[in-house]
Formats: sequence, structure tokens, C-alpha cells
Amino acid sequence: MAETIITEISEFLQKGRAKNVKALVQQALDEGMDPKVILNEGLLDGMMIVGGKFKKNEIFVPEVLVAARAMSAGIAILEPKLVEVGNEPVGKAVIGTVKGDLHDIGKNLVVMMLRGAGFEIHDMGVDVAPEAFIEKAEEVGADVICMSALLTTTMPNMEDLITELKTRGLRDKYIVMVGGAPVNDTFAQQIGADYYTPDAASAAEKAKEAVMAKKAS
Ligand code: B1M
Repeated sequence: MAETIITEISEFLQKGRAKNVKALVQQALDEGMDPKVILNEGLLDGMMIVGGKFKKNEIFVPEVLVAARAMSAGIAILEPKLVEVGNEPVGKAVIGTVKGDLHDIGKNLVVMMLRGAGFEIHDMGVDVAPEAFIEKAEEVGADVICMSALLTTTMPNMEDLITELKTRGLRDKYIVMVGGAPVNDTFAQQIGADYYTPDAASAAEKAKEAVMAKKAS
């Protein structure tokens, strides 16, 4: 039964049927299913299948877009269950998807998890220029700058931000974290980022750990 509902969530997501996805996610929660299982095995699994079909030109941007909307609708239902917001403010984070890149589902998951870990979030959205990240970080007194990229062509914009921080004499002021499907640890080290994490939950854990260590030093 549990497997059926998870499969249905994945299938409706692939068809971009947001209303069905919302209803089934709610039903799965009502039946006591673990929200992480619903996210990973229902929603994310569906989106991976969409990504695979897109790559093989079996479906095109409009289909991917409706699937992405269905994914966001499902995540919205899950959010209160996935995130129990901590009372203690941990620090401030500025986050966005880098310049030229409009993918925001993963970034929004990182926002959710950071908020749950107790961060005050300044979400800059998508297509964010390096200078805009830095100006916002300076304005709000951020501890962490988080960048997401989903396209190999936009990954270099992560390095541009780090170069710009160095030019302004601000590199050591911020913890810089990077992530997104094409990003990895080697790339993060090459560009001089502080941390790469593969998923939203580990991003929030690492951000909290890094801020606490920096404050204690
Ligand atoms: Co796009 N797209 N897309 N797309 N799209 C990919 C990324 C692609 C891999 C598809 C493919 O070919 N298989 C491919 C990139 C190829 C490449 O660069 N090598 C691609 C392409 C080519 C494009 C366009 C160029 C297509 C076109 O127009 N011809 C275009 C680019 C637009 C632009 O950005 N300028 C485009 C457009 C779109 C849509 C608008 C239709 C839509 C985005 C809608 C939206 O985001 N609101 C879309 C989608 C949905 C995808 C796929 C199918 C799914 C992405 C996604 O949301 N995954 C994607 C295929 C794929 O990734 N398999 C694809 C689910 C999400 C939860 O995962 O974002 O990876 P992800 O986040 C993960 C981790 O990476 C991590 O946490 C999350 C999990 O917990 N994470 C972080 C993310 N950010 C982090 C930051 C951190 C730490 C962890 O620290 C700061």
C-alpha cells in the first residue's frame, strides 16, 4: 500500500499533475509515512525520471516545467513536517542560484533545511550575480553565502564570486558553500569554496557546524 502511493506520487509528478501530487502527499502523511521517504522515493525519484527523459529528448522543457511545478507543490505540503524550526538563531545565510541559472528546486530545499537548522535566510532567488550575493551578505551581516548551480555552464559563476570576495578583501569574512547536481568536492576545492555538500540536509548540518566552529574560534 505504502509502495503504491509512493509510485503514484512519482508517476503524477512525471505527468505534471500538481493537484494529484498534493493530494497524494497529504494522504501519505495522513497515513503516517515518513516525510523523508515521500520526498526521496516519491518526489525526487519522479524528478530523476523526468531528468533522464529530458536528456534523451523524450520530453521537452514545457513537460519538465510542469513536473517541476508539481514537485514544488508536493514539497510545500511536506515542508512543515520536514522542518521543525529551531528556536536558537544559529546565524545568517544568503542563498541563491547563480547567474544565468534558473533552477531553484534544490536551492529551495536547502533554504528549507537551513531554516529548520535555525538560520535567518536571505533568499536571493535565481540568476543571482556574484556582486548581488556579496552586497546582500554585507547588508545583512551574513555568516554564510550559499550558491546553487545546476548547469555546467553556470558553475564558473561560483568561482567569480570567490574572486570578487578576494578582490574586495572579504574572503575570510564569509563561509562559502556550493552545491547542485554538477558540482562536486573537487570543483569546490579548485575554486576555493569552503564546503561542498551533496544534498540539502547535509548542507544545513555543515553550515551549522561551520558557523558554530567559526564563532568559537
Ligand atoms: Co534543466 N537541466 N534546463 N530545467 N533540469 C538539468 C539540470 C539537466 C541536467 C537536464 C538533462 O539534460 N538531463 C540539464 C543540464 C545539463 C548540464 O548543464 N550538464 C538541464 C538543461 C540543459 C536545461 C536548459 C538549458 C534546457 C533548455 O532550455 N534547452 C534550461 C536552462 C534554463 C536556465 O537555467 N537558464 C533548463 C530549464 C529547466 C526548467 C526551467 C524547465 C526546470 C527548472 C524548474 C525550476 O527549477 N523551477 C528544469 C529542471 C526541473 C531540470 C531537471 C530535470 C531537474 C532539476 C531538479 O529540480 N532536480 C534537471 C535534471 C537533473 O538534475 N537530473 C535539469 C531536483 C532537485 C531537488 O535536485 O537541484 O540537484 P537538485 O538539488 C539537490 C542537490 O543538487 C543539492 O540538494 C538537492 C537535494 O537535496 N543542492 C545543494 C542543490 N543546491 C545546493 C546547494 C548547496 C548544497 C546542496 O549548498 C549551497
